[in-house]
Amino acid sequence: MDTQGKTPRRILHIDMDAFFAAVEEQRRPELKGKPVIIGGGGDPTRRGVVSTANYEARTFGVHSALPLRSAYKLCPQGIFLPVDYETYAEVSRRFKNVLLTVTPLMESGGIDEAYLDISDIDQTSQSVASTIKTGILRATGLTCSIGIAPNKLLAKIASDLQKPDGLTILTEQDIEARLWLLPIRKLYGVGPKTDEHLKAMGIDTIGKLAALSQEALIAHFGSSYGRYLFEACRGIDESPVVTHWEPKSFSRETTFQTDVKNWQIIARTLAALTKDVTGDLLDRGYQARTVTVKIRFDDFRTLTRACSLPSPSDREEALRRLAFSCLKRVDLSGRKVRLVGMRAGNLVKKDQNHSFS
Ligand code: TTP
Ligand code: MG
Repeated sequence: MDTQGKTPRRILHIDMDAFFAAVEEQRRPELKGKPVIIGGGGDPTRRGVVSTANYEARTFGVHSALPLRSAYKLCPQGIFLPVDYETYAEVSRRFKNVLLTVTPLMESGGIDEAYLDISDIDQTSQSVASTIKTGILRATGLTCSIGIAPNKLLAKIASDLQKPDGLTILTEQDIEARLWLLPIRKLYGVGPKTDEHLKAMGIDTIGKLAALSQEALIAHFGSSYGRYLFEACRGIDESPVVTHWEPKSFSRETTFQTDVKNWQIIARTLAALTKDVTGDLLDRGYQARTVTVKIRFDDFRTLTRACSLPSPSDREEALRRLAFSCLKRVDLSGRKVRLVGMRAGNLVKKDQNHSFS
């Protein structure tokens, strides 16, 4: 029981280790033990940033968001690979399905992370964590790190404390001894700007942040973010695990092996993507009102064009016509295209369609 007489919640945060790189190593075991860097089209002489690097590459100073060219300078012997988002999304679904066998109270935090509320499960946290680790390893061949705490904020911090393959439990009693020693960037919601602002004030740890009054934080960061920071550095977070199953959109994209100028090839690819997306809509019983086409040029500049139907549809022909209207609004003249994407959004469940008429 905590001080308010409530039983503390038990929240797990699960984060896959070096996710994109681990998926690549899993399907190409010859990469194991070598520095692997995933980003852009996988060519370090071209524009693009690092999506992730495996732990070997990280020892060279390579990290997410670093320009690929800088990564190449730091680690010329690295193996550079393109981002294969579809495969990672597929592995992500498999890992989340394992979590759903433990409890339906699962909130996806992104492609490689999720929260679970296991407060009502009649097993120790360690035992649930070990079931999850075994299940994920069996389903994907990959390892993850798990944080367990009374809330989402602390669980996410905990999962990052002992990577890879870690299991870290943080309780309210650990806040002073463990949370307050950490750099402020470890606090969810503290980005580079706040980091800089706080460092200029001489604040570089979560503990030092906790020494500031709520009034001072509000004066510097405004009332809502100031209040958030005041609570977060004390490990306070009441936000629930939100399970939302309703998809917002269905999408597919293709990166060409070599960049394409030919309109026919682009149009044919878009038609094939529309067919796949329509299949997803039909499988899941949704209709879409808006289609968005994404075109990425060879210099990585990316643009999107969207068109909407007067009423939602799951008919391939109607959606393809809409996708082509979007494509016509893109100035392709002589430019090379490296990626085409198609998204169907503004979704309605088929049986609720009547409410849209
Ligand atoms: P992270 O969980 O932040 O990183 P990671 O899984 O690669 O490594 P760690 O073991 O430290 O958790 O992000 C998950 C995936 O999201 C990552 O594999 C690639 C992608 N990603 C980007 O594409 N760009 C980014 O800037 C970051 C941070 C991640
Ligand atoms: Mg991760």
